[in-house]
Amino acid sequence: MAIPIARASISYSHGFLQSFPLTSSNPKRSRSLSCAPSDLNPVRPEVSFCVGTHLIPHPKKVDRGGEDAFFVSSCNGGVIAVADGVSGWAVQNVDPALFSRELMANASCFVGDEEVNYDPQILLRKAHAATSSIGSATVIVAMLERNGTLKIANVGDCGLRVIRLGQIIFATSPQEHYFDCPYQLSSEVVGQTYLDAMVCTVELMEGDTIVMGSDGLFDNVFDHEIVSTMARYSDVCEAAKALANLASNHSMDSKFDSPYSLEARTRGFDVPPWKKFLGMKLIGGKLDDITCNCWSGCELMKYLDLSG
Ligand SMILES: [Mn+2]
Repeated sequence: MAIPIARASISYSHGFLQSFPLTSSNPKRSRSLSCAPSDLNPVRPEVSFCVGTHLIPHPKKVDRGGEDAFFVSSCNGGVIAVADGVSGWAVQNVDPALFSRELMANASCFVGDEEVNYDPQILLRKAHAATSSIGSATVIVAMLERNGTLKIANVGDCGLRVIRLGQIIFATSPQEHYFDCPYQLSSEVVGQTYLDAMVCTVELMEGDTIVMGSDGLFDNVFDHEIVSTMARYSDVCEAAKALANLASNHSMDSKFDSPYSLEARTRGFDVPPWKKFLGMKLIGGKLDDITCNCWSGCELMKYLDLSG
């Protein structure tokens, strides 16, 4: 099942539960559910995940749904991806949403492709090659294998956090040419390719939670806020909505010292000297499309395997 979600005109949530041991396409596993304990081979774990998603477009782009796009798939152990259309294309009369949406739609088509072979970097290569729209996008793809291995490919400044026991144990790092100019897959030859992706692997454990988002999330919400928000919700749909709303509120708060404004000052950007003299500094959230996808559960479901 692949769900290309590329035309969000309003905020919404989507969630599903995967329980692979119960799939009817595998008679061995289904049959095993009714076996007597004496028939059992060693128990093998598999992952079960709930996914919640929430997208809030930039306030000035609500009517067109913003320029972020994402998809969720239950292929293998589950796949989630986010693409963020680079808004600079608007000055050339190009709708920045077209590229990110087509990229995600193509990725959702190729997700089970034999050549992709559950490799997120190859998925990016194929999806990018198939995309004919003009534009560019930052993009992140995370593919979960059924044994709990999470494979990530990231181009640009979308991001992913893995939370374990109330702490972030893994975070992607943004890739950029310079401040506010991230790596991006592009229709133009000057852009980056799948070869530029940051690729990494995380071995997940039972109870781990994953938060993936566009830069609109991570520019407006600190990691400690992500951790504390996730701790308050057991429902990932609610968690995704809460995180996106928090990011949205911060993005519109001119007095909030956001991760974005903090980073800007660190890079030497600030208010004019006369304002500095008055004790003022560059602060505030950053208005942007905000996409937040949360995975939780990572329940290592034990099924009874008769395959030996
Ligand atoms: Mn963005």
